[in-house]
Amino acid sequence: MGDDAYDAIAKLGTAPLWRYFGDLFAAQPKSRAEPFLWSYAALRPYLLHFADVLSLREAERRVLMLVNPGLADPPATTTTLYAGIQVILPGETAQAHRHTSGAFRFVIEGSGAYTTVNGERVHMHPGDLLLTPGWHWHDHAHEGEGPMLWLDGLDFPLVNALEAGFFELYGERTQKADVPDDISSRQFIHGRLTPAWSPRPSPNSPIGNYPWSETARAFDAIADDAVGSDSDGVLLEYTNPWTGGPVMPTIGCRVARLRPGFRGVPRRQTPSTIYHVVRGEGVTTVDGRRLEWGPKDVFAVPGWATYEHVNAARGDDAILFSYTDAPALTALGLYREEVR
Ligand code: GTQ
Repeated sequence: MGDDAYDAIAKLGTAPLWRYFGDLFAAQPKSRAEPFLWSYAALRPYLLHFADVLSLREAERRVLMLVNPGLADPPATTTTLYAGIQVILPGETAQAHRHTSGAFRFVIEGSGAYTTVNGERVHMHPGDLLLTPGWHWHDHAHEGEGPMLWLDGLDFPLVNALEAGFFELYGERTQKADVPDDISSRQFIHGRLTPAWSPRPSPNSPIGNYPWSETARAFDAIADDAVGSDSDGVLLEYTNPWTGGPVMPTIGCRVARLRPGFRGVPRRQTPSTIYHVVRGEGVTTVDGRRLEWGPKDVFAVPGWATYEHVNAARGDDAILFSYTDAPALTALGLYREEVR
């Protein structure tokens, strides 16, 4: 028999576990994703270039995907999550579609655009977080001045790995708005007072827009009094008012204030994280790699990579928006964290 036996068992559709065991059951995860940073200043001219030369009749969405060098094919930003930067010009519409992937937009610059989500027009301002949970119809339109740019976050790497991805076009370019504009945010943003006439608990938050004005109010209200996390600073979670839990079953969204001089205690967690710098400058060291970030940049921290945030500025806060797949890992019993 000898080596022939190995050939024979391969032909029978088997493999010897003993030759694979260490890879299949590694002592700890080693992500294929790399710590990586995308410079907004470097990307912005190309986004505007493609806004010039590519119409939204030619592209379903005009987006530059932020592709992790370790995850080129299929493209993804971390193993489970995706980030892209989308640009839309005044007068344009991006046609209505839906997918089982959960999605959100975090508005970077511009005003006058809105997304219609299941019949509700949701208007965008810089710093707003807009949700389009899985299988919700959504189309975008811009009726303001100047280009509008936002960060798209989706879970499609996870959904496709689970072979649960479905996609559909609406059939008409835009949905009819058949509920009052921005009603979900107006009804639910003050989450301790929820509509009592139609309780519809859902794993998705009913809030279409978590406006920046409310985020700023939350930070202002706690001022300098909050202790905050040793690793993540004054970290606030956007919550589903029905459950108090994350905004979507696969994606959790947070926003952190790092005070001037903040130096985080190194930490790692099984969820991967994508950060967007709302304001400020700093350095995040990820498994020994220094990611130097400034306003509007995006950076990726792979799962189980050790990260350490520093806001070296003497006078200025840094504000970091972030999202993770923590809700999915938690639901599956796979969430772990470690603080040094
Ligand atoms: O705007 O609906 O970056 O469907 C990727 C997929 C944006 C969107 C993306 C999408 C969208």
